[in-house]
Amino acid sequence: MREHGCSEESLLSFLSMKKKEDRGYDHVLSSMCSIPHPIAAKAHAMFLETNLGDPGLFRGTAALEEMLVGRLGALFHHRGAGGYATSGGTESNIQALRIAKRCAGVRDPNIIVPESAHFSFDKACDMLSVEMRTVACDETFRMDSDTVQELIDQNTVCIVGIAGTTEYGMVDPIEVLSDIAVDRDIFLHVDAAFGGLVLPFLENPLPFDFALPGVASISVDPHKMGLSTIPVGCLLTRDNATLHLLNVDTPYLTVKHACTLSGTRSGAPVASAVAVLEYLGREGMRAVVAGCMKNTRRLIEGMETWGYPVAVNPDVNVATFNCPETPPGWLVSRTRRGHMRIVCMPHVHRNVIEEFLQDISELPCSKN
Ligand code: 0PR
Repeated sequence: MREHGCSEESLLSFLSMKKKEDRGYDHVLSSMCSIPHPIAAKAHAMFLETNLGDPGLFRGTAALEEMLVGRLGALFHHRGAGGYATSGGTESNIQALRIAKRCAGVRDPNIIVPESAHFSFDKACDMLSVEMRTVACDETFRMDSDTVQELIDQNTVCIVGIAGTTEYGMVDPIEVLSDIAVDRDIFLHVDAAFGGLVLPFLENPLPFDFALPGVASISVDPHKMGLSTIPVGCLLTRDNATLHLLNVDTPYLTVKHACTLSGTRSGAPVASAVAVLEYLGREGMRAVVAGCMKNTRRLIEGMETWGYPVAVNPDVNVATFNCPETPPGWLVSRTRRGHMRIVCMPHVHRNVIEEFLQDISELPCSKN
């Protein structure tokens, strides 16, 4: 660290130089995050110093967190849902597994996840010493529920279903998983980190939420399709009592118990998440999602014209293709099976799709 501080001018010029080294979002087709909505940035700036780790000091901010949980609970057909604002899907998934493990109280716990599960479950299982049993997906890249039945034993503490898989944008058969969960009395966690703010706004939404009686908890990330600032996710549980299984005593804070994984937590992204939901409302969110889905369909149609078939028809705005080459200048990702993967986030406007398709058409192996 330098002995004498530098001038604001030279500091800001240094920072903007570093910022220029970042990739702007304009040719990024691989990200599940996007440019925050302007209202999110404004709300974020208002709450910079807030700490939800000691909520009694920041009652207004804590009320916003409750509002976020309330709004998302209602969106997921359960007004009485418990929950709190996490740092994102990873923390929500870890916490859900902690709850499931605690509820079951067995000696050698295992969980059942689809092979399409996000790598946060590897982290969670490692931390919690839980065995991960992986279920293969069917030809539509959805979890095969017959295998789920086969893998369950008396030490199974949780079944995980994904509503909007990271790689292929698919929704697992959550309705069937819910029946299994009720039948076998097992905790069902739905990872809707991505799809949670897409599916409710589709014309024909696939079932994935608390309307299904077996669903015990849900992860959903405002910092993905919720257009908030980073980082904010939300873990929702069917009731507060389940969430409070994670409580520890916090004797010297303004509240005497905490169920969160992190201690100090900024209220700024939480305020931004609430701001976007309030500002856009269901109508505005439907418009955002409709735009992304329309662009996804246009991308699929365009890619097929140039001879690159879609790997699977996605349930949400993630499209994957049999296309071994990537046009220069674009950032796409590759799935574990090698498919080209494009996430049609709100920053991926129609003109971006058209520009990308133009560059695709110029690849040597494109059909003319
Ligand atoms: N669950 C699902 C279904 C996810 O897709 C993700 C993240 C998580 C959980 C974990 O969420 P957090 O990363 O918020 O803890 N999916 C993206 C991924 O890993 C995250 C991402 C976002 C990656 C932007 C790259 C990027 O540029 O692919």
